[in-house]
Amino acid sequence: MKSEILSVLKQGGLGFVSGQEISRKFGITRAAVWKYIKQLQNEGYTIESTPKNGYKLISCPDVLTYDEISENLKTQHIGRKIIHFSSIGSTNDKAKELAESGEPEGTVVVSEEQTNGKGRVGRKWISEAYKGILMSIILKPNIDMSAVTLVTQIGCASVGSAINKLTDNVQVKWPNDILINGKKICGVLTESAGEADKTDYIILGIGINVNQTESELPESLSVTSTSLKIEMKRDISRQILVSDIFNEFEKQYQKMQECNNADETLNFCRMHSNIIGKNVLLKRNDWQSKAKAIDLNQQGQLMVRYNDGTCESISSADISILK
Ligand code: BT5
Repeated sequence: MKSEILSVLKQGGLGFVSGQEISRKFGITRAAVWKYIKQLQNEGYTIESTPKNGYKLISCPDVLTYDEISENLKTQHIGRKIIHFSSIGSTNDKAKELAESGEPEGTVVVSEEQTNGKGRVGRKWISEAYKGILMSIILKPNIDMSAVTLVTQIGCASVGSAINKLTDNVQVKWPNDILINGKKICGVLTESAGEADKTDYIILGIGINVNQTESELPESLSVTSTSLKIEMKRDISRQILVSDIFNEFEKQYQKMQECNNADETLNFCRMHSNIIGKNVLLKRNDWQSKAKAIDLNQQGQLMVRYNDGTCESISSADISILK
């Protein structure tokens, strides 16, 4: 009911909507309308209220709730249910817990802050509260586990395409980073469970630096990371960016699932790759090797040629570009 009342106030634009009109529309008492208005005010909505004119929405909080994201959302499933937290350890951990207890595909866990944000192999993802996007999409695809690498690429391509609408110089650093002007703006963390021939669930975690200023990014990352605000010198709507990512993601994910076609994803990742055609150093645990990055294959793996001439397609590695 609260969401419905908010939506009536939003449709009212800059005008007042009378309490009587709202109570009649939803068949609730005026006292009940007042209770919901109070709840909205407690959530950060500024609503002017006068006994004579009713209620007028003055401003909305900068939060990533469904009510604030849905206006621009064109999806059927992805992001149609958002579980929103002000603060949480890790959205990936919460999404995993929910996926295991039956939460369906498409639900997204979003938090304004993470106290234990995770990167790959035990690394950390750090973000100032209310400045970035920290979210995890629950997926339950009807595919085998080998497609997890491709799902990570769909995550990168959908974030990359949404950011590409705002600014140039977007690059995808296989397997899981988005860069602007050579600096990291987004990291994707895909975690999955299942058996070789059947995926139980995939959690696609996405962290994006949006409205952080230079001083709000960790000092230790100041040389390697950036935010959209730093690059574009203005505040960016986190709500529109999130809905654009969901719109892009669902389109590409459906093509992969229903038509076995990942061309759009792979072409975006190839076209914007900062490593294809370059000599790179690959590292994984205590193994490392020099190679040339050749291309992405249809599974989203990176095809590399080692210095001894042998070729391999790999699913993960830490990569640095060699001069
Ligand atoms: C990643 O790992 O880049 C994946 C990051 C995924 C974060 C999201 S947030 C929502 C969801 N819930 C989670 O708990 N995680 C996901 P990796 O490639 O291992 O890179 C990690 C490295 O990126 C760190 O060791 C730092 O060097 C760097 N880093 C950490 N925070 C950063 C930031 N805010 N901006 C840029 N770089 C950062």
